[in-house]
Amino acid sequence: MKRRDFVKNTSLAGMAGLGIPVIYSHLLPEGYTPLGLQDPDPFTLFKKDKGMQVLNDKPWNIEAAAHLLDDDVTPNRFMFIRNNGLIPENIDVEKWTLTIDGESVISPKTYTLAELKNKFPSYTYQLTLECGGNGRSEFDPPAKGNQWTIGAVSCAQWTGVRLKDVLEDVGIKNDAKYVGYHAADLHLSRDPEKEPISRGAPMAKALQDETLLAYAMNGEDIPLAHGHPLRLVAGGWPASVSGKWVNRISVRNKVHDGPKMGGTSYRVPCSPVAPGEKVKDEDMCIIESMPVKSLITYPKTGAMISQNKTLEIRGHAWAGELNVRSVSYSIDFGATWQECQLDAPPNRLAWQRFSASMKFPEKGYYEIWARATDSNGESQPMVLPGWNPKGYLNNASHRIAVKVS
Ligand SMILES: Nc1nc2c(c(=O)[nH]1)N[C@H]1C(S)=C(S)[C@@H](COP(=O)(O)O)O[C@H]1N2
Ligand SMILES: [Mo]
Repeated sequence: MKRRDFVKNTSLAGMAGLGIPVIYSHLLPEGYTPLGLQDPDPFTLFKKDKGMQVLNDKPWNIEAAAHLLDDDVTPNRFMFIRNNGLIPENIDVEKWTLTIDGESVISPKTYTLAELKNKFPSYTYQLTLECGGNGRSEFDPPAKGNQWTIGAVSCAQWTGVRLKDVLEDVGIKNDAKYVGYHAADLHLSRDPEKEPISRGAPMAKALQDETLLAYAMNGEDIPLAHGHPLRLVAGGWPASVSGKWVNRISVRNKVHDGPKMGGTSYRVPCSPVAPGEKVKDEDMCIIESMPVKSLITYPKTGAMISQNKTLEIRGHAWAGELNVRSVSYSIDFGATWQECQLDAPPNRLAWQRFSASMKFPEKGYYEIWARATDSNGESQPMVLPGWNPKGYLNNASHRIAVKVS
């Protein structure tokens, strides 16, 4: 930009952004943005609660804490953000299109958002989205990547059209094996030829009733950071399958091979390995359904409780493609377990509410441990589950501390 234009722009931007002109804008060194015009903090920018933890700002990665996830339906302000690249800028909703292509479509087809909304019935489901790397921070030897603790999970309500209805309208060949998404976010290098991430799912998952091309979240437009204006949502699988800002879906005649489909990305050793062990590429398997897990969302860890009162705890449990069969809690470090109350999910692939009331025998420090069991009878481990190179699938029991006085 020529300096004269830059000065003019800064002055104009000042009028627009600050409501007052930037005096001396002609003296501002080139490339400098006045502080008052810089992006607001991430909490303001993404409308997130101040209790959220920012793990990275390039790209943005922000997680919740257990007690912030107490709502039945996760509101935007408590929803974790996981970005692999840069959030698309200047989205024009009117011009947004979705193209369905790939080796296994009869012929490619492109829809505008209005066409998608008018042509296909809309459905609303509450869907659990958990990052495959949630819990990564616990692994030893440590795994590279965002050091998620427990807050990279959400269960919002998603509204959109069924991917299967759209695929049926396009017409797919018998050899269709996988769908892969392509999206509008930018690679960190800003090289438009590179995609930050392009993952997907086998046809069986793509064709499930609950697999949506969503245009709304919790009854409103999807927030920009979560995939506005169109997002693939595949509940119960690593949330990396749920492509944000989706503008193309390729129906593949083989396992999709986009960035982050191979190597150690979203893949774990097909059978257990010793911590730190090298694993051959052919011995790595793509993560599909997420394992059974639970979170105590009330009280907040560290709570002070009075001994003569009953404590009511509550939380959520989920089990990927499966239902949760039961949740138990222990106040004696796992020596004995009591059954919690467990609600049915509002729909398949949504987390389930659990609750329990308890009394403590005497004053002192306690931990409350929760452990969920899925409909196949598999329970959460008390200790770290199988080590893997990228620290995925940590579904160890959640513990909170309470002081009884
Ligand atoms: N286009 C695009 N889609 C994406 C990602 C991304 O970086 N780009 N990140 C994925 C990963 S790894 C996760 S865990 C979820 C996070 O969804 P959220 O930010 O809405 O919570 O989005 C997935 N979809
Ligand atoms: Mo993720």
